[in-house]
Amino acid sequence: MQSPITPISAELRRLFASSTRVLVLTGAGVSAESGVPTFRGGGNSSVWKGIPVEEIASADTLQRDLPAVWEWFDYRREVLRTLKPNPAHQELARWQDRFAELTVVTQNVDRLHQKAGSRDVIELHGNIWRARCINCRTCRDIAPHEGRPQACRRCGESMRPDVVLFGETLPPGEFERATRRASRCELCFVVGTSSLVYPAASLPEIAKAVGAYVCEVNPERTPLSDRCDEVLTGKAGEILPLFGT
Ligand code: BJW
Ligand code: ZN
Repeated sequence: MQSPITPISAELRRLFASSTRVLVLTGAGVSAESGVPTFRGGGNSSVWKGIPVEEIASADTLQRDLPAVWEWFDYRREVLRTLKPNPAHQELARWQDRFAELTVVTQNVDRLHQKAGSRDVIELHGNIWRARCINCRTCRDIAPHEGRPQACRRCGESMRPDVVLFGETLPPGEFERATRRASRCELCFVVGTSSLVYPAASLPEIAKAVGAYVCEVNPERTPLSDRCDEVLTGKAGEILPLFGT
């Protein structure tokens, strides 16, 4: 049975109308209504096929078996190829004209925020539509119908998906940029993430520590829920558009 959507409080409405610096952290759940499976479930979303993500998406697997990692990401690109942004992505794209400083920080690699029109998105975990040389780090875009790229055109070494696997560091400068924005925001939305994966999960804590109002949007409770100022229980594509009305 579908649980009812929690109403937005008057306090949050007031802050939404008056804030100038807003940060939104998104996770797999923001893309669930576009048909993108999540990693750990929740909200009746489908889940990427049965493989524990910590196993296939790890630095160890990449060292041992690069073709297996490519196979997983080839499959993922094929699933994503035709998917489109949903009302949650679209509403967030509209917010950039509404606030003096809107920062969208995403853990997603699907590029759906950008497809919806969001600019300057901070991608903490890279992008599935890009490959990177394991040696010289030269990157190359992968077109929707293209297969996996062969050797690096610059140095001849193998290419890998330009995504962040467990045990790997985040793209240089991106987490620092997100931290700077989190430490000066007044309002922070945490949308569609299980808040289990670090360091992304520390951003709302940073926002909270500087006095920002933290609001979670998720059909399920997470380890962050009890520390939020407000929890809006429901789907991102149903809740976020309510702010535009
Ligand atoms: C809806 C919805 C709807 C459904 N509307 N919502 C500190 C403490 C403990 C551990 C660590 C720590 N620091 C680092 C670690 C280790 C590790 C880590 O965090 N492990 C934890 C699991 C314990 N972190 C790392 O290794 C990171 N690197 C790092 O820290 O570097 C420094 C370092 C290096 C070396 C040694 C030591 C330190 C890298 C993390 C990389 C994560 N990579 C992945 C895969 C790659 C990208 C890809 O393939 O797409 O990123 S894993 C996977 O999890 C993916 C996601 O971006 C990420 C987060 O998942 P997310 O987005 O939250 O999705 P789900 O599925 O978990 O949740 C979906 C949510 O949506 C649910 O809550 C649903 O209810 C909800 N939902 N429908 C709204 N319609
Ligand atoms: Zn190279």
